[in-house]
Formats: sequence, structure tokens, C-alpha cells
Amino acid sequence: LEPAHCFMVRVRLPGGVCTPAQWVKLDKLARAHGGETLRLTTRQTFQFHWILKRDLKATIQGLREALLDTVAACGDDTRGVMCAVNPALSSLHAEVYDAARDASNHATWKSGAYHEIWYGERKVASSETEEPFYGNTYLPRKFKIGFVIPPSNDIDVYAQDLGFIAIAKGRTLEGYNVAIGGSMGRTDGKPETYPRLASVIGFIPADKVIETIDAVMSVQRDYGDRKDRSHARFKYTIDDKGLDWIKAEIETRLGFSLAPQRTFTFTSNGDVLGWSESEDGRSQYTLFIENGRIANHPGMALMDAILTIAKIHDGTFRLTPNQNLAIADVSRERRPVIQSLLEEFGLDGQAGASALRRNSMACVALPTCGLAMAESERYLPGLISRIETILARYDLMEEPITLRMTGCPNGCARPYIAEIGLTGRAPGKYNLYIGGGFHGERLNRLHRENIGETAILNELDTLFAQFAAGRQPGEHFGDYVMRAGIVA
Ligand code: SRM
Ligand code: SF4
Repeated sequence: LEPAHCFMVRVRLPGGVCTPAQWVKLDKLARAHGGETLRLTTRQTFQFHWILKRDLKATIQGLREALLDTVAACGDDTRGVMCAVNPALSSLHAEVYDAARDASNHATWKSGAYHEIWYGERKVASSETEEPFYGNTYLPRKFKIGFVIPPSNDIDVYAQDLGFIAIAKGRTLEGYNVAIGGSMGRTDGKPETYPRLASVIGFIPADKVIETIDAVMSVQRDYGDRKDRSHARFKYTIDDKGLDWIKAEIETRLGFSLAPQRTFTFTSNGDVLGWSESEDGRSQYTLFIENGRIANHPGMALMDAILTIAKIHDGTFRLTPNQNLAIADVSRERRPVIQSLLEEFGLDGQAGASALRRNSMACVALPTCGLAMAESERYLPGLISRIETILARYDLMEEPITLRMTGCPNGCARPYIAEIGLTGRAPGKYNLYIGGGFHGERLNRLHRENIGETAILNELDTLFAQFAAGRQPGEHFGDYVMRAGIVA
């Protein structure tokens, strides 16, 4: 007899695109083994929680039936590859999504061990020949890749170890600016650990993505710190060796020099909720899913609603990097049916939440995350309701402000690039950061340390009063607190 160990299972889903048939299967597995809930993550995939050890194989084999797996969703390797959702740009999105999917297929490890362990297949190759890139020791630490299409920085490209910023002329993709060295994680009391924004080092033609991934990842593989895991991310390799050195090393491995970076502009990092049209005549409805949690909540049968939609949907689903869900590629004929289901389940008009709530994210934290020091997903919705009372007082309910909470400093909801970041220190206590850029282009600054709810609400009350009185037309909250010198 052994304890009922339970596990989290994370699916590999490049770019967050899945079919309705896959959704139906994921829903079935979640109801059978995963506590009747699915979690959409900040990197556009699904997590199951509460999977008992004895149900792990059935879950992973069930995923296989839906042509899905968990390969490289965790570990010291390349993680889930992100891709802009941007459904309005259907042809450009399709091209960039293909690149993201190819990147994921190329950069993940090849070992047959997964098939042996989970699918019961026989060993067919020796370990020496299986991993031409990773060898026996893989990478020093996790490595994150993402593709973004300006002007939306929805994937938070500056938080990726390796980011590709699509540069297009009209709808024609010309290539990508390459950004390296982004990452969020830090550790309390260890100033030598820090969040870092990725640095843009140049431009590559669209057909050089795979070579660039190999060159950049191999520099980290060969020079990353393999002694101290808290210093093993690519950002530290870059800062230790120097950006110029790293860039030169990448170029040597590529066999050509990167072209100068092309100009681009980001204007947001959130999702456009509700219906929008694609250039191919199809539509999508982006649903606000608070903190990515799919379940049948009291008064809102969200899980049943999406399952019902999945059963009649003739397009795709796209999980967004903001933990939301786009019912995408909806045909003209099917749109009224989906609209009436949204109404029937009370989902249409979810966009009626305050702009702060619509631009918020929380990591999972308690009760499933073993690293959590404080609540996050279960706590943020109620806290936002109390913050909304303050926002209403200053007429800021429709002001888009990014707010992100995590239960510890690891930064799974990318809190250090939010205009307001709250990171857990202890039960009920958070560090309050302010001043991040609205489109994810600037790190925020520590404003108050280790404070509880009353102090958080008082601080925000003071800050919103100052913002409402002193902002310039169109100025974002994060820009205001920097300009006003509230944080340095
Ligand atoms: Fe994360 C570890 C959840 C995105 C930085 N993250 C964890 C673990 C697996 C806890 C653990 O190691 O025991 C969490 C599982 C909790 C649970 O109960 O489900 C966890 N991370 C998540 C998710 C589910 C948060 C969410 O609410 O959506 C996200 C899953 C992403 C995915 O689909 O792959 C998630 N994690 C991130 C991000 C955001 C991103 O990648 O864009 C970050 C910050 C970016 C970065 O990597 O710097 C992030 N997670 C971390 C770290 C700190 C890494 C570091 O280098 O400092 C850890 C801890 C670690 O790796 O040692 C961690
Ligand atoms: Fe867990 Fe910390 Fe990540 Fe939240 S930020 S999911 S508490 S590791």
C-alpha cells in the first residue's frame, strides 16, 4: 500500500492551437482523472491537476489518442514554444504558427524513453544516437522560445530566452528580429538572481529560424552554468560573458552575421475579447477565462459550456498567453450557433469585467504548487473585486492596467513586467511592484515589501488617486508612476 501521490500533467501544445476533437478528449480525461478541471497556462497549454499516480499512464496514453503528449513540457530542455494568437492576421499568423510548431518539433528531445515508459513500446535506439543536440546532459536549465507578431506583444517576447519578432511588409513575412536572454525567475534574499528583459541582437530571414535556434541553444548548452541551478538560465550566461561575446559566438555557429534589427512597434500585450473577424472571412470569439481555470463553477458551468461548443465547432481553439481561450476559425454558418451557446451558458458579455480584471493573471500557486509561499489563483479574483471599488471611485474601471500575481518569486505569471505585480512572500503577504510597461517592454520596480491586503489596498488607493489627478491624456499607469518619480 502506498500513499495516493498526485501529479500535475502539462501538455505540449505549440502556439496553443488545438482542435475541437482534442478538446473533447482533454475534457474527458480531466473528468475521469483530473479533478474535473483543466488549467490554461501562461504559456498557452493545458495542465491537469490531481492525477493520481495509478492514473498517470491512462492519462498520457489518452493524450496520445488525441495526438498530444507531454514531451519537453518540463525539464532542462526547450519548453512549450509560444506563438502570437493575433487571429485577425490569418495568413501571417498561419505562417508564423507553422514556424513555431516546426521550432517545437525540431528543438524537443528525441529520446524513445518516453515511448517505452508511457506507451510500453520496445527500446529501438541506443541513447548515444538518440540525442544529437542534447547529448546525455541536456541543457543547464529550462529554455523558452516564443514567436510574436507586432503590434501585439501578447506572448511577452521580452520574457523569452529566445524570442522571434515577426517583421512583415503588409501580410508578407520578411523575417524576424531575434531577442535573447529574457526570463523572470528570482529568489528572495538573493540579489544575484533577477528578472531580465530579452535583448534584441539583430534580424534573420524567415528561413533561418531552425539554424538560429540551434546556434543560440548550443551556446547556452556549452557555456551555461552547470554547477549552480539558480544561476543556470541563459540570462546569466549572457550577463557573465557579455552580450557582444554571446552574439559573436552565435554568429560563428550560424556562419553568417545577423542583419541590423528592423523597426517594429508594440502597443499592447493583452487579448482582444469578444468577436473579431479574420481576413479570410472567418471569426473568433475570445473568452475571458479568469486565471485560466476551466471548471464548472457555482453559477457558471464553464467546463460544460466549452465542451458543448467543442462538439459543434468546425474551427480551432487557441489558448492565449494571457490564460484566455479563442474559439477560432468559426465559419459564417456556425457563428450564430456558437453565439447562442455563449448566451445560453451566460458567457457572452464576460468582457463586462473591469479592464483591470481583463488584464490580470495569476499563477496556480496553492493548493497544488509545491513552491508556493502564498495564495494566487484562488485569491486574486476576490482581491480584484476590492480593488474595483477603488477604481470606481477614481473613474478608472475601463482603464486597462496589467496586474499579475504569483505565489512566490519564480514569476510564473510574468509579474515583473506588469504595471502592478504582486509576488507572494508568506501566507497573506506580498511584494508590491509597480511601473512595468503596458506592452511588456519595461520591468517594474519594488514599491513595498512583504505587505498584507490592507496595506496593498491603501497603497493602490493612493496611487490611483495620484494617477487619476496627474496623468497625461492616454498615459498608462505604469508610465505615469515612472514619470512621476513614484518609483525610480
Ligand atoms: Fe512556472 C516552476 C506553474 C509559467 C517560472 N511553474 C513551476 C512549477 C512546475 C512548480 C515546480 O517546479 O514545482 C509550477 C506548477 C504549479 C502547479 O501546481 O501547476 C509552475 N509556470 C507554471 C504555470 C502553470 C503558471 C500558470 O499559472 O499558468 C505556467 C506553465 C507554463 C507552461 O505552459 O509551460 C508557468 N513559469 C512560467 C513562466 C512564464 C513563462 O514562461 O512565460 C515563468 C517565468 C519565465 C521564466 O522562466 O523565467 C516560470 N516556474 C518558473 C520557475 C522559475 C524559473 C527560474 O529560472 O527562476 C520555476 C521554478 C524552477 O524552475 O525551479 C517554475
Ligand atoms: Fe508556483 Fe511560484 Fe510558479 Fe506560482 S510562481 S506557480 S507559486 S512556482
